[in-house]
Amino acid sequence: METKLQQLKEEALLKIKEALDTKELNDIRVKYLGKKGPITDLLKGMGKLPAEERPKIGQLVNVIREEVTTFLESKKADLEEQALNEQLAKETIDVTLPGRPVNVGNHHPITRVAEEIEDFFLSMGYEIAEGPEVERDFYNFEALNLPKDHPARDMQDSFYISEETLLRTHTSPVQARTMEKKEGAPIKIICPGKVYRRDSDDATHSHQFSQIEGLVVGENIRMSDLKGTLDLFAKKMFGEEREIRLRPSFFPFTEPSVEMDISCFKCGGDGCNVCKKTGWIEILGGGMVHPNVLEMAGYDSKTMTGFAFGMGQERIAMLKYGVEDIRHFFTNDMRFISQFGRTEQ
Ligand code: 2U9
Repeated sequence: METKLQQLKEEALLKIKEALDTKELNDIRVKYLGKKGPITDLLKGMGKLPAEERPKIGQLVNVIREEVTTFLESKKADLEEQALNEQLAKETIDVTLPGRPVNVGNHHPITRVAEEIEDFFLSMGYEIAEGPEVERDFYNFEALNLPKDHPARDMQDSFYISEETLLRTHTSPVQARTMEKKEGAPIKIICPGKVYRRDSDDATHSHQFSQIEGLVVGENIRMSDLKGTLDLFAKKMFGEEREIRLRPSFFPFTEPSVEMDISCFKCGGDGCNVCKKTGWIEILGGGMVHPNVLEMAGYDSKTMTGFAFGMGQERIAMLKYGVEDIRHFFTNDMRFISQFGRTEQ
């Protein structure tokens, strides 16, 4: 029995030595060490041996099992290392090869302008406020001193969703909501966002465009604060040499109301095609917040005053980049879009 066991061991070791892969090794393990293997078979016949020989044979079987297991494991490690080396040799990467070019996009001109405007006001201590584009009639009109019979509320001019909801026609409802939330406390915000008007699209009108509006409310806020702020803004956006002028205007939510022009950045005021020979370019509107608007939002208009202003982002971008048709911003023609470089982050 001893000789038979030794023979089985030699046979197993030889097969292990010649195995070509880990699957073959596993088959060998099952065959020689498994429950149905020859070693187990031999052990089953141990009952027939004289009692004094049984411990010796038992011990020998354990030694052989251990020896075969150890050899199996070292062969397995060899085969795995060999497979890994073969794979590494096959998958060598040439790090000196030139990389594949990646198309890097750039910011949309409206995003660039919006970020530039936002950066200016953030540097002045303003916070950015946002609100829903599907807005309640109350915040879009009523709270802004546009009563039920006001012509701007005409179904022809706005995209109504139901009697009570519409696509906001300006970002002013964001300011109205902020005032309501602040419950009489001071405010200094800008509100960028998309707005919608039921208009026919042409070179200077679009049924969807973007605004940035601002609102400052507090004690002793005056028209001169608005003028100083807008003067700095005009110089930052269109050059240090810019001058501004305010003309009287009318908006339902501000009183008094103004429109602001900047001195033409192309001709410096002499008159050219950009300023239509006037020397001035209209940029935005603004004014002192109407007392009705303050009161409706819960502010005491005797102690608290405010200024507000609003501008179209597309109009600013058209002037800054010399774009002659607003529709270019929405048609996404790459020949147009890719002319604008990346905004540095
Ligand atoms: C509140 C109070 C006052 C926002 C204002 C304008 C003047 C203005 C237009 C410019 C070009 C809109 O994009 S445009 O068509 N806007 O002239 N906007 S004052 O006044 C407010 C807003 C909210 C609570």
